Amino acid sequence: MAIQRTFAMIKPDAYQNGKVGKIISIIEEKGYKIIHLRLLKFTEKSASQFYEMHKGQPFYEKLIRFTTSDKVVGMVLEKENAIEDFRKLMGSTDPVKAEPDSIRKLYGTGLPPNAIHGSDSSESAKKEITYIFGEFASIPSVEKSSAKEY
Ligand code: FUP
Repeated sequence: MAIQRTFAMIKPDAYQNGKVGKIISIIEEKGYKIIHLRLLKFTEKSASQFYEMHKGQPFYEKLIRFTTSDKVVGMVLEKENAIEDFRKLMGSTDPVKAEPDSIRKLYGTGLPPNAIHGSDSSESAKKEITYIFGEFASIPSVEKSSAKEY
């Protein structure tokens, strides 16, 4: 299986609840390498750009309000099959329905406050990594060592 990079984001609810360390511990224990990490706060403009695919959804306004409510931790994570595996590690969108031991089951508190975001495809990963980590966005070919610095 190929080494991939995905974009992950610890959301404002988990940041506010002091769960950043616990979530990062799980991520590292599951074998993801943190390639980039950044604490940032979305503005209304940047949140609506990040979630533009959800514009028009009934939950959109709440999602933007939530996303801008406090800081988030953005990360580029690398591992074999990272994109699909990280979606499993996050669990279903609704924490109530999320799988046991998934990050959303453990730390999500509702919708939209479901603790964590992860890219849903390699196209999304590229787009999201570029959006948040533009200056480091080049995704090396998968066989290259993850120790390569940028
Ligand atoms: P996911 O891919 O699991 O992060 O979920 P989606 O891309 O469908 O939704 C993005 C975010 O919108 C979710 F993380 C939380 C929010 N959302 C709601 O608040 N209500 C919903 O019914 C669906 C999504």
